[in-house]
Amino acid sequence: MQSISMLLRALTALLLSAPLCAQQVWYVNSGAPAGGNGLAWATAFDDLQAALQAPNVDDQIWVAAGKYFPSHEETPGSPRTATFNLPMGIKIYGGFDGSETSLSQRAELFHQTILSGDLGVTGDTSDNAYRVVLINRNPQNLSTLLDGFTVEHGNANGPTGLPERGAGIYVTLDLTSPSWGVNFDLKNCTLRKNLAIYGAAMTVDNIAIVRLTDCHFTGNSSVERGGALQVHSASARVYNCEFDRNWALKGGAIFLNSIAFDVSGVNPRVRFVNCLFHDNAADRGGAAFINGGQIVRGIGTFLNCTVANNTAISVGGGFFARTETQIPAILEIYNSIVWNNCAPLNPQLFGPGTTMTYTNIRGGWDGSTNFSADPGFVNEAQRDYHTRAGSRVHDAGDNGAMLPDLNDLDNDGNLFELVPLDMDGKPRFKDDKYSRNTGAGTGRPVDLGAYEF
Ligand SMILES: [Ca+2]
Ligand SMILES: [Ca+2]
Ligand SMILES: [Ca+2]
Repeated sequence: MQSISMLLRALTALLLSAPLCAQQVWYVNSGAPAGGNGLAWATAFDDLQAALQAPNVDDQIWVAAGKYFPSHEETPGSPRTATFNLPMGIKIYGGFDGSETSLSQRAELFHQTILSGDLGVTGDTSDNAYRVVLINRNPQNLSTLLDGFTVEHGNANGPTGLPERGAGIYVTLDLTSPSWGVNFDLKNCTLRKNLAIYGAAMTVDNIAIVRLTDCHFTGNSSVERGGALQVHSASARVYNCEFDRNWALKGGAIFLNSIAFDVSGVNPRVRFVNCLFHDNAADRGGAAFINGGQIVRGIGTFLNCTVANNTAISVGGGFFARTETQIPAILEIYNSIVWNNCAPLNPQLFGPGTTMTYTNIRGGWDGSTNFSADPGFVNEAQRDYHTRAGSRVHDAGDNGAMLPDLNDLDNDGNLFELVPLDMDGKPRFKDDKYSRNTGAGTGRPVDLGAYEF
């Protein structure tokens, strides 16, 4: 008994004196003097790379507005392999003005907190970083968050053997070490002007699981596949994101692909909820290309998405799903608006066998719940895809198709409730008193598309 009480006293003293596992915040400010220790704004690191070497699991890194360039070379002596290789199990927040004492005070200077791959000659992409951000380590199945940054000017242009995918952010499993998969959250980020052969803004590979929330992908381009996002044999939940002005040969914004006979028997599925796609362009699949083939297939679910004014040079101005192949793509579209996309063939969608319900698609589609009616966008020329009073899409959705709030849009810790908010962060379940309820399911009727009226 004596020894136990001594042990307890020793433990109590230890806990009171040294919070061993306390969460530490590390501070970064590009305007800080060199040589800081990162322990406060006043002594902030002047370089994000220094902070990435500091943290323990559960620590946070707070980054003030400014421009940050990667310096850690994955292949020493090869400047273009410089990247921000994120440690796992930490949270990295950008957008501070450098005075905040709590996260809730954050100034939200997300556009001014820039991770730039424009190394060497400014404005010359040929010497830029292959990948601005790399997530490839996860021996303990920890989750990492990147929140409140702009990621730009990566150039994963290969050739074969050199990085050719994920110029902005590349998420992959490190196949050289035992791992339980990578778990990554991206929030409040803009990915712009990245170049690659595949998935220029972001590529997710190899049984990674990512959640993208309130992100904007704009002006990225890939020579081959997925101007903005390529997901390959991995799962992604994409909520409240906008994709515009991205370009690729296949899938102007999105390319989904997977080995069809994975060991679990369940193909990784990619879900898009409350997302907006406009002004993307491709040869096939102006907004999205869902692949199928002899050994591969992509699986894409689009719920409450607005897909408008995308262009394909050949076929499928909005979507192209390879459903004619031996192993067909799986494409599901619910409660969405697919309107004024453009292509010589199948301007809205190519994909026989696509599952579609309660969707307003120009020219119509099989199924009694789909229709074709002017959605009444507020200002299509100015790319405002909210809808005007009296629009046929109000209260026309299927409440039974709503998905769980897996990305926790309302930050209440409840992932099992149905998606509670629209793309603007306003209530999703809302009755337009002046619209007839033409949808299905119980509760206040949801609208079609990314925005609730
Ligand atoms: Ca450059
Ligand atoms: Ca409604
Ligand atoms: Ca929630």
